[in-house]
Amino acid sequence: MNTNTSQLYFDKASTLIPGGVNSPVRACHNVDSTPLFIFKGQGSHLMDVDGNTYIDFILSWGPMILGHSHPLVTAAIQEAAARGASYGAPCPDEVTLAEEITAALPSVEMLRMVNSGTEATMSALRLARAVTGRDKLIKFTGCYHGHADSFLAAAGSGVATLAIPGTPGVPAHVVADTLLAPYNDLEQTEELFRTHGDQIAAVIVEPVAANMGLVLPKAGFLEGLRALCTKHGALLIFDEVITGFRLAFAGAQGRFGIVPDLTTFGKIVGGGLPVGAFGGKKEYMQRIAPSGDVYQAGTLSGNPLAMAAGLATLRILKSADYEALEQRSATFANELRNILEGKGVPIQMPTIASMFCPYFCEEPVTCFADTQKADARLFTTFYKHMRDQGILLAPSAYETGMISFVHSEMDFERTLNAASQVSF
Ligand code: HOZ
Repeated sequence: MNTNTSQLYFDKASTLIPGGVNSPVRACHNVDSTPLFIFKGQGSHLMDVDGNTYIDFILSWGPMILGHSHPLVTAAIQEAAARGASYGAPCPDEVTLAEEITAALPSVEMLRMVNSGTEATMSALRLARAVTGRDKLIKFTGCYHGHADSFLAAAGSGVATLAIPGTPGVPAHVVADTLLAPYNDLEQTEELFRTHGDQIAAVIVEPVAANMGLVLPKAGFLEGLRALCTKHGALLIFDEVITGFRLAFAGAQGRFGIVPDLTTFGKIVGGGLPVGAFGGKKEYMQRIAPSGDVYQAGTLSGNPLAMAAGLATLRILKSADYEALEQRSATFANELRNILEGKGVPIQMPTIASMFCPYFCEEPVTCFADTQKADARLFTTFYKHMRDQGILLAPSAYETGMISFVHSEMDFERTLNAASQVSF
């Protein structure tokens, strides 16, 4: 596949932008590749600047559940753009989008729009600290909650991909308040509460961990976290930046029937534009300025284009057949696993809703330590082979495969066909 133009862009970008990219994982560092520069996205496909087309299983790391350039979302953005890009004043779509989100997730009685998942988690933590008057936080090893200082301890996503366990620039005293437990380990979480219970403001968790590949919560794990938080007066924060409107329209909390105190959103909620949100119980959210004393702000928050894109997306998703998508995704992931198993390599293929992840290891993956047992060389071989065949998987074993409502049977067939030609 000729990717010379991408390479030219990357060479130039590398002189102007750190690592040639504006977010680390897309640099394709640990899969022995350089990034493709994209010219266009349409449905389930991306086209690069050299004119190659790819079936896209990255989907902008989650937002494009309706596929790229969905006509109704595009029309909503165009219509909004014609009325101005930003006002720095409230607009009607902010209210309507807030109404849609609060109606979909009963635990979210009130919410604040921000511009990214990072902003959402950072602000939710500040609020939890203010509400409880405590400083400490429990997060789970390998979970990723954006790049605010407090969360950059044993994080997933790019932090794991690039093996930067503690990022320079984060003051030691800040992460000293971040307590760590392995994902799915209720006992160690309980132990942290036993030792620091009266100082813990919040537990933050990805209800399905999707930044260390794809790790599903064991039965009772999320319920156990809920009970521990309630018992010790800490807030339970569900980071639904990835799972929100993907695991189900009502997110992971709807699917698993857990009521968190605060929820963070990103990705799908902005329909591909930069949007995040955090919300929860009214009594907590009313602490946010200007109704309360917890400061949080943003010039572009509630941006009219972003609100229009998010609103158009949620309106379509409201009547979308999530069950059918899950069924198609499971069948596809299962066939992919069978093909790879037939190649004689160790393979695990967790899947839930429209997400899947190949781990090249023998045992099921239940926490970050398990992900370390996967064979990185096999992953790289598979990634490169698939990309050469026109199939784009996330360029890191710590990210999740995403499927959209517009991936067709032909897309799956072509992908499985490509996979059947890999040799390790
Ligand atoms: N952190 C995101 C993935 N979970 C974005 C990665 C990127 O674009 O580099």
